[in-house]
Amino acid sequence: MFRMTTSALALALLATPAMAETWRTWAIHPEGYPNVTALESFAEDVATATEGRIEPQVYPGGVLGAQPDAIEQLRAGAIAVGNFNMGPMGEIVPATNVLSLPFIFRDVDHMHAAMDGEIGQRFSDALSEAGIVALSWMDSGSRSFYNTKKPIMTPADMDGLKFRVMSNDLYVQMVDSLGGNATPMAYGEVYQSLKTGVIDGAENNYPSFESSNHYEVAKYYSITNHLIIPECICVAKSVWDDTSPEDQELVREAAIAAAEEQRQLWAERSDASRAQVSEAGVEINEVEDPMAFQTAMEPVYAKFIEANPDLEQLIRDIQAVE
Ligand code: GTR
Repeated sequence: MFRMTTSALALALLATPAMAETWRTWAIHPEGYPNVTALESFAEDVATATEGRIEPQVYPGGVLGAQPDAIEQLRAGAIAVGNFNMGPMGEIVPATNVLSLPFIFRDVDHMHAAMDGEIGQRFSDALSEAGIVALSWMDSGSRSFYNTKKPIMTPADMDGLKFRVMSNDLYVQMVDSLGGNATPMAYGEVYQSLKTGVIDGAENNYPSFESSNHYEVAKYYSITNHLIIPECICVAKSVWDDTSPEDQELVREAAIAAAEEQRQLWAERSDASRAQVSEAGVEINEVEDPMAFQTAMEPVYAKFIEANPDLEQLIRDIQAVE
């Protein structure tokens, strides 16, 4: 019988590369969207830096599931990593709901200043308790309402219109408080629902409005800028805990570099998408009195603080960031 000597066995083991681990990587957006391009860079960097020990494989277009479902898969470790929006995250990690309060950030710079500092760390801690490790923060601009019927100038124009919102009760309250009707729905169903008139409108940033083709059907985009929601590159905690500290460091560096790339690509894409939809005949309007939309959110804040008194300080701390 063939028997290896101890030294031959050691040599054979050395020559065998460690098993590459494939990380299923979730993305909702299509190929070419800034977040997906950045995730692809992340995947390449991780594979190179870990010498193939970790190989993230990006599945764009939400093929691994709609976002709320994908978040559950992430917590279960079935999806290893992905680019997630903090909106649908609120159903699982209550603290992240603070990021879904309309007008919580004055503008995108305010959001970055908060998320890149100590406040971002507080959200990371809350996510980590729910089994999710946030590695870096991406941009998603600001969201405004669009619809198939008419320009929205004042909250009264929303009366009687049905808007799709992401899966989070806060958005239902937001639309209700503005006088419209809200329907939570998966992102992937919005195009068809707009087309068939199941809904009259939705809300999103320019790149999503454009890449989802919603602009082909919804010809009125009204600049309310009511939500500025950060997105993360997040890893399943179970997967993270099985990763060596050295590789964790390499993955984190790649995620930070990818978020930087995404922010640059985002700024360009946002302008390009706005130009594209406008050329395609979308009427883009400023609202008459932006403050009217903001004031209408007072009951949403009051109810939220009543239900989450422990989060009031976090709201105040965000508002205080210069
Ligand atoms: C996009 C965001 C997605 C998803 C989508 C939606 O702006 O990047 O993660 O949340 O909006 O409206 O469902």
